[in-house]
Amino acid sequence: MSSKSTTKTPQAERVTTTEDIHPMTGFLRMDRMPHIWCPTCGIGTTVKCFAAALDKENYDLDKVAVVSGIGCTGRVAGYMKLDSFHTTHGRAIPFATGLHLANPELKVVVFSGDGDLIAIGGNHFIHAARRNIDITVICINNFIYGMTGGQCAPTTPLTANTSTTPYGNYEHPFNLPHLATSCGAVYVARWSALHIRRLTKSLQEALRKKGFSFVEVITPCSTLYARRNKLGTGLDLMNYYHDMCEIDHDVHPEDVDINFQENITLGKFVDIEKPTFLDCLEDGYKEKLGDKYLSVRSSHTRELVGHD
Ligand SMILES: Cc1ncc(C[n+]2csc(CCOP(=O)(O)OP(=O)(O)O)c2C)c(N)n1
Repeated sequence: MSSKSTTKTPQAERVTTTEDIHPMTGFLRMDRMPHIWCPTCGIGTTVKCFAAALDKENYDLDKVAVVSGIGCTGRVAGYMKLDSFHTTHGRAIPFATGLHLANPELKVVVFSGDGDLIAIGGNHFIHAARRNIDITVICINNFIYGMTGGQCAPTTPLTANTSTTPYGNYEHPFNLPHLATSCGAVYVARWSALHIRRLTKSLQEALRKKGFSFVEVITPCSTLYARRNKLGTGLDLMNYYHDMCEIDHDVHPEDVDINFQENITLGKFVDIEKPTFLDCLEDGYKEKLGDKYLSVRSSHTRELVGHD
């Protein structure tokens, strides 16, 4: 049952497409392999952890949808064997919000790069967190715009070199866990592409969580960011995560800033309960409309909110 890729790139040689040897083939569109991600990029690792989380949680895959925007991470949607949507730059969250509201039974997951989610999509991010929309957002933070050539992003550490900041970046970056927390997210965690067991467990928790859950995955772009900043190879990056990441679940998210080549704090920073947007809507409409109200949560009646 194995089909070998005929593409001649070195990557394709290594990722010989098989239907039967990789444990995650059930979650992936193997006909799309080889994927576009560079060797040692953490996006693939995160996809594997996500697939493992779905597997462990025994999700009905017909009830899971993945939404991505644009960029290297945006390609995740195309590789997952799920209902998946590769949307426009920065618009994964509004698309996901619509999907969730139209069919609340779906588990809707956004996979996004840091530029896509927090630069062009930043406004959508803060408002979805504020409203506590019941979706899971996974952000691959590679510290730059990867796909378009390594430009500076709102997450680029201070002083780091990028293609648009050849003398260093002098804009303060966002601290994503702090941003998500202060906007209202009910689950906030940060892991690295090295911490695969913890990341998988965290993704399981985030998926289970009712409300806006956010998991940041630190995985500096092993091609553009690492090369420009002379950080070595992907293996050197792995050693870096190993030596410089500290796990601290009790730290306040405002204290988990990332500074260039300094320690990175990982952990689960927030795990709270709060009514979701739909919970609030349902309660409010029931109170205002009484018997006339038909729940938006029921697949049979959701088109009839407040209908006479
Ligand atoms: C409206 C719009 N503006 C700009 C672009 C160009 N563009 C494509 S991907 C990308 C950056 C994506 O960066 P990030 O979200 O960090 O993803 P990565 O590639 O690093 O995974 C940009 C600016 C676009 N596709 N659409």
